[in-house]
Amino acid sequence: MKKSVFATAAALLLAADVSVAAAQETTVRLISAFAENGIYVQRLQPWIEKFNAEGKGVMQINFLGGPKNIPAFEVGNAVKTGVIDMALNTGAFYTNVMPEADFLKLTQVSIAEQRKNGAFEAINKVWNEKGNMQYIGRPVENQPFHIYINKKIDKPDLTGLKIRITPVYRSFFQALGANVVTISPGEVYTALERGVVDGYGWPIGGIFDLNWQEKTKYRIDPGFYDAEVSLIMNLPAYKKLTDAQRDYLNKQVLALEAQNNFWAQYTIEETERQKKVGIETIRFDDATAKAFYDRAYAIGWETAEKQSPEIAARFKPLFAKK
Ligand code: 173
Repeated sequence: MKKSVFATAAALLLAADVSVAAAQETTVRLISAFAENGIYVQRLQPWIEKFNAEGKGVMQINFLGGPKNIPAFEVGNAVKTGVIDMALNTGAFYTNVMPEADFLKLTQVSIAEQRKNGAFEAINKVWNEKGNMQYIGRPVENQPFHIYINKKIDKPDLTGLKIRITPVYRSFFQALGANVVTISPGEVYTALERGVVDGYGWPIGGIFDLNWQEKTKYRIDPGFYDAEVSLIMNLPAYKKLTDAQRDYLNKQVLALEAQNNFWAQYTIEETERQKKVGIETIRFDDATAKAFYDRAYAIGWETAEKQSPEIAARFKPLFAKK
């Protein structure tokens, strides 16, 4: 039987109560909305180890695991309500908390630049006010999304095709004529196996972690947007940290982001790996490819402006390419 979210939540709260920490040490409970064996968590694990080794007496992270604990699309709400303190998550998975969460896929400048140009603060104002969350940092960058598909197409037209989505892809794929169905990552393999969908959206990296390469014939290039995977924290839990704890957290998160150059190389490796297992690339001519890419952003911003005009207007200049 499926354990209810509430039973899980109650168990997590209990677990927190028994861990009586030393006066100046605090332990935050972290959940990932992405699977534990996937690249995002693989990269986070050594960071958590280092965080805990260097943070003795200050701050510790208790990693409780992936979406088996709390379903991927519920993790945002669990952070908002304080059921958990911190999560590795993507905005597309918590549009049920605030539609603006999905806007972060539209950033075209690095997280380092976002910290400099005011985007990071602007994001935090919204995350604080609408999500009861602190936006902590972004350890994944340079991971464009792609359409993976099992039927060959020769132009950007998905008419008659059923494509697995999250909110990331909805308006763009619909504009391309697709029938779309929202499916959490953990259920995509079965959907592909049963032929429930003809394809799916996912970043350039990570399909092997989910075994989707077994059920994938083509990848459409170019990619578009940038997969946003970030650390978020319950706002009251964040505010409860002492100055020393907050400084320590910030220092470690900046060190994590400083390793983001990993992702460009990972893109090259994953692209090569897809080719090696026989996933063919569908490429459009240059003009069509450019129109496809530009349309993704045009539709992404149009949707954002419809959902939340004032916030979209605040974000847009800060997210735009320099
Ligand atoms: O496709 C998805 O599940 C999705 O929205 C996403 C977002 C960020 C990283 C990986 C996947």
